[in-house]
Amino acid sequence: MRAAADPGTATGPGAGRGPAPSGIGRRDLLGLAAVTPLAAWLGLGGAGRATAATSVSAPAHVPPGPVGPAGLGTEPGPGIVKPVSPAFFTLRETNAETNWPALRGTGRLTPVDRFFVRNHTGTPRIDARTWRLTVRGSGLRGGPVAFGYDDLLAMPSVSRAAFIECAGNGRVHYPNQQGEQVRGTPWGLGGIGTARWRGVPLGEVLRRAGLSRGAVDVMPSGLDDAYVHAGRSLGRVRRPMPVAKALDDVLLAYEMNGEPLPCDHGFPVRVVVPNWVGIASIKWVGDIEVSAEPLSSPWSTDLYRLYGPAHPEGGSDPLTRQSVKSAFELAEGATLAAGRVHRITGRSWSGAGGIRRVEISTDGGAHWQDARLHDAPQYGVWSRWSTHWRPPGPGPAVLMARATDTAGRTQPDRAVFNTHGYLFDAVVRHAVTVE
Ligand SMILES: Nc1nc2c(c(=O)[nH]1)N[C@H]1C(S)=C(S)[C@@H](COP(=O)(O)O)O[C@H]1N2
Ligand SMILES: [Mo]
Repeated sequence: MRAAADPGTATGPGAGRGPAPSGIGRRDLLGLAAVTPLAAWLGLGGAGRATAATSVSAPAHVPPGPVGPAGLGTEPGPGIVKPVSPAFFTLRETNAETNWPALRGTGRLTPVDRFFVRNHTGTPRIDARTWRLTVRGSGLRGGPVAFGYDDLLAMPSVSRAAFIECAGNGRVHYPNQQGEQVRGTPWGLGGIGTARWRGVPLGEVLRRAGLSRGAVDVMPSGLDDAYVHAGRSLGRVRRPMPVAKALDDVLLAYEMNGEPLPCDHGFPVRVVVPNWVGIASIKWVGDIEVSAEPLSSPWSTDLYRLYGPAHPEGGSDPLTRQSVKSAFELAEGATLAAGRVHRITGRSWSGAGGIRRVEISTDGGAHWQDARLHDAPQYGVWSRWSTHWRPPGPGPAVLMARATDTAGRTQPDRAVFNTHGYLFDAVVRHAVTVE
């Protein structure tokens, strides 16, 4: 194995400010910026695992979460390092779903303290000083190449906003709204967050590692524990993507909203695959296989495909882009005062384009009117919107929001059933009570 990759000429201080190496497109050049100093990021403790019972002292770079007396739900959830206050999150096994009311008043980017966490096992504590990213496989011209944390920091970086959304986001609405039983974590609509990510284009790392013309698939793996499902180990979380996608807009991100990546979101480095199902964005990446033959993993075969009567025998192709969705920044079953004007807010997003229109119904779908959009359509990023509503009188009411993206996709009345409950996209009926 070759030693750590020669990062070429971009090794000195300030190398990130130098001219971009060939192969970085104009769009990427717009995002080129100085890399952030590294010193403050190091000094993490050695390997260890966060558990529900032990108190984990967060490394200094983790933004402080809500602080409260012990025992009031501010302790880390199962395998999650950051505080998961019940005001911000609903815990679902190893995962923390964001509560939509907690997003009201936040900007287009989701603060880390309320960004959802989806962990197959638990957040590993990784020491950036000893961390290595190994790139290997038959799709390279030579043998394996290793990159250290500071090798990546010294490379030209790009920054972009992108949402990460679990493929199962909204799953609970298959049974609740459509009467269909599906398998998997019963996420409401809080399995999504939007952040600004900074990192190195995956394509740049692959080129430096000696990507060959014959490469077809690229598979990053996480350093978290192997995932055991129904008594069977599926190995480490990993999922292939076509080399064309890897060379397009995928990042190896080391920064989230201007801070070093928090432990729970993949420290020291994660993959960010904009617009695709969240499983593509492998956290705690330690290994990338580049292959001249197609690759597969349980996350591209049994899981993350559509199965069911409306889908091909043997399942759809592996899932890629996310569906169109909308959510109100309002608790399910919220109570609103009658006869007063309420400002109702929410967000819509799509994996196929920016959001160009959002329609709202406050009477269960009988009448619709356009919401006011607060953000310009931006591919890969959600848009905020608002409307005003004066509930006529006491009683139950159903709020609905229906988004249309710049690719022309509009949320349907009903999502197409699939056994795993992925890619829910129907307009959600949000029940409230007027008093
Ligand atoms: N190594 C690793 N990467 C992972 C996962 C995981 O459990 N292990 N979960 C995936 C899934 S299913 C989702 S939806 C996103 C969630 O990212 P977040 O926890 O930063 O919100 O990470 C993905 N990357
Ligand atoms: Mo996910």
